[in-house]
Amino acid sequence: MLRIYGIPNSQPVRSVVWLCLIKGLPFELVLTSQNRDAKTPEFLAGINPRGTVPAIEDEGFALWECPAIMIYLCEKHGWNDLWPDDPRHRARVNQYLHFHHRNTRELVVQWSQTLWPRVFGVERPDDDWLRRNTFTGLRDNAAVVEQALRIVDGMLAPTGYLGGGSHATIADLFAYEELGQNQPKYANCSDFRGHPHIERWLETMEALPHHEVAHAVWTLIGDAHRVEGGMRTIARANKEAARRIAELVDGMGRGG
Ligand SMILES: N[C@@H](CCC(=O)N[C@@H](CS)C(=O)NCC(=O)O)C(=O)O
Repeated sequence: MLRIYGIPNSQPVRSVVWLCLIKGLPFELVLTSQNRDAKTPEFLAGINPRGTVPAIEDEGFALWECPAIMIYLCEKHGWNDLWPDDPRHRARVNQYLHFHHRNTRELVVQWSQTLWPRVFGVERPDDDWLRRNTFTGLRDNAAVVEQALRIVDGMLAPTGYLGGGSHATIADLFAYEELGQNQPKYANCSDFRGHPHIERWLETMEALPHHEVAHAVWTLIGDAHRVEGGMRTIARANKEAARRIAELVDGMGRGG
C-alpha cells in the first residue's frame, strides 16, 4: 500500500492526502514530524535527503516534493481530470505548480508566525526567535503575498479554477492548503477581502469530497491566535486528524 510520510498540520502533506481521499486510493499516513522524524539518518538516506514532508513510498519507490508526488500519482492512476491530458490545460496547471513555491507558499509565514509564538507562549517574538522557530519567508514577504493574491485572483477570474477549465485540478488542491487554512473561520491569519474570485473559489473547494476529514486538523487547532495548551494541543490535533483520515481510508477499503 502507498505510504505517505507527514502530519496533517502540514500544508503540502494535506494536498497529497486530500488527492488520495478524493480518488479513493488507499494509503497509510505514517506520522512523521518534520523536525525530528524526517531528520533521522534512516529517513534522510532512504526517503528524502532534504528531510521534508510530504514524501511517499510506493512499492519501494520513494519520492518527495508535493507537486512531483501529485503528478506521479495522477499519471500512475490515469487521473486525467486532476492532471489534464490536453497540453495547454496541463501547461496552465503546471505553470501554477511552479509559481506556487515562492509566491502562494509565502502565505505560510502569516500562519506560522501567528501560530508558533502562541504555541510556545512567546508574547512578543523578535526577528531572531521567528527565524529560529518559524518559516522565515522571503525578505519582502508581505509584498510577495500581496502580489501572489492579486495574481491568483486574476488566474481564477476566467473559469473559477487555477488551471482554467471547468473543474479543480492538482493546482487547486496545492493552493487551497495555504489559502484555505488561513481563512478567518480556520486559522484566522489572512484576509482575502478584496479578492472576490479567491473568496468564491474557497467556497467551491470546500464542497469537494472529503474536505472535512482531510482538513479536520484546522478545526481541531482552531484560531491560531487563541490556541491553548502548547505543543500538546498540536500533537493531539495531528493524531486525532490522522485517526479520522485512517478511519475513512479503512472504510474505503471495505467499500464503505
Ligand atoms: N517544496 C516542498 C515543501 C515541503 C515543506 O516545506 N514541508 C515542511 C512541512 S509543511 C517541512 O517538511 N519542513 C521541514 C524543513 O524545511 O526542514 C513540497 O512542496 O513538498
